[in-house]
Amino acid sequence: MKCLKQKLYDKIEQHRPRTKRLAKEFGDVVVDQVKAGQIIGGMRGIKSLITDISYLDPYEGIRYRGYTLPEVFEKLPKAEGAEMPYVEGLYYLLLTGDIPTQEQVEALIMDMNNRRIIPKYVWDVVDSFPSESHPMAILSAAVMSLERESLFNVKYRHGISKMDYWDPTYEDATNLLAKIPLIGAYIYNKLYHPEKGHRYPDPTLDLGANFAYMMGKEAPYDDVARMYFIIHADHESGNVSAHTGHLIASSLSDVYYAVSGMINGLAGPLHGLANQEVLRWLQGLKEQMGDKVPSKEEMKKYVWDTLNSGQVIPGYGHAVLRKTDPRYTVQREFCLKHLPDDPLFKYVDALYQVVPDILKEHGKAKNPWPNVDAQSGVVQWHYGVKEYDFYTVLFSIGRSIGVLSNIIWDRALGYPIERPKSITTDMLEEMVGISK
Ligand code: CMX
Repeated sequence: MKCLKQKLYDKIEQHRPRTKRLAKEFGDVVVDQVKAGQIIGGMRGIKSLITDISYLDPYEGIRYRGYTLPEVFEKLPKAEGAEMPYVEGLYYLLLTGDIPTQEQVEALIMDMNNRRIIPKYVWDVVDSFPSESHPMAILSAAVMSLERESLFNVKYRHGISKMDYWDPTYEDATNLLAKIPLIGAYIYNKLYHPEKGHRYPDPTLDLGANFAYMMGKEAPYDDVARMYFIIHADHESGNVSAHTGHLIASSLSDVYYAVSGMINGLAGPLHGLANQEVLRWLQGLKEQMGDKVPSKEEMKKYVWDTLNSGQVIPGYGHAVLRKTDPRYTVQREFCLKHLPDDPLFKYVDALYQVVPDILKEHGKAKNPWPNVDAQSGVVQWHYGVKEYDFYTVLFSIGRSIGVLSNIIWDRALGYPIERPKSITTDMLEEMVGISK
């Protein structure tokens, strides 16, 4: 049986001629046009990035390597008795495009478990943060501190060929992916449950189950962790976290710099932090209601009050999606099965009944439907992770799977340093015909 790295090498060799041909023979073919509105509008919709790891269709939602989320959940191998697949299987799929066998995933789990050693200085970095620090800032710094472990940097200093960049990058990426859930669990225990102390990883457990164990959570939290990490893994390349990771790595900064930067981008309330914002916003509603379930009219009033005070409705809208996010649906179905009577789930569900129509009436948001973040907090809250500042750390662990897979392929295909062109306002005015 070929190990993941050998298989990946075969895939890279097969793919390289395609990229080479596109660049050499078709480099001048026009595939998109740029409008002035896109330049001042956050480059929305400009086709200017390439990735085969995932693709986001506005109406269908995300596909990983061509598979929809329900297909991914159905096809990837699972632990005995588990409802959700191994996270390691998703890493295999994203890297190779192939659904791994049980045997292939088990080999990868064993490999990744051997990479879980975390140097003491990382714990010292985490411990040195004041307890009121945001967990995303701590996570970013902890990942950054690991940078000295980069094999890519050692090889680069010794003069490695460009054709081989992907190899030490794969080693760095797999090392970081094995370690980052441990750092997340350590941050959680340090900030919120210092009385429990630190749990060491269990070498017999896969990534999701070990994360649950280190968080001090019983089943089915292992499945909750697996589901979370899988649905958050990738959302093609233009979103802030994925793009930041790709951009940083394009200068040949190693994966530790890239993933730390990715975490910093995810920490914004318009992106990953929206999941904590949803919970904060719902708590505000619960306080106003004195814990009674609001009527439809009360719910509507709360949504309108938020909009009229110039704020966004967290967990709704999207830059690309134009329908309900399938990542929302996966979690909603999990809630309907496992926690249909959870009071918070009922709140979120009641919101789903009123928000889209209000956003349509409000008339600004191009997509009135819920995104992944609208539902994320509910499951965590139900299983006792009520410290909602922590939710974006969970998103980060998941997102690192896609970002790292992309960086390995960026190196394998020799994509250059990213450098779009900027212009001045004067130039843009002249281009659109505004005379002075
Ligand atoms: N509530 C209120 N207004 C919203 C809105 C929402 N949920 N979503 C979009 N709008 C507004 C925008 O603020 C913008 O207003 P202005 O014209 O005054 O600037 C207008 O509608 C048009 O925005 P858009 O083109 O529909 O959306 P964008 O691509 O600019 O932004 C996003 C996308 C996600 C940042 C935006 O929908 C938003 O702020 N949503 C709430 C925050 C959120 O849930 N973020 C998480 C997204 C998923 C993720 O990355 O994790």
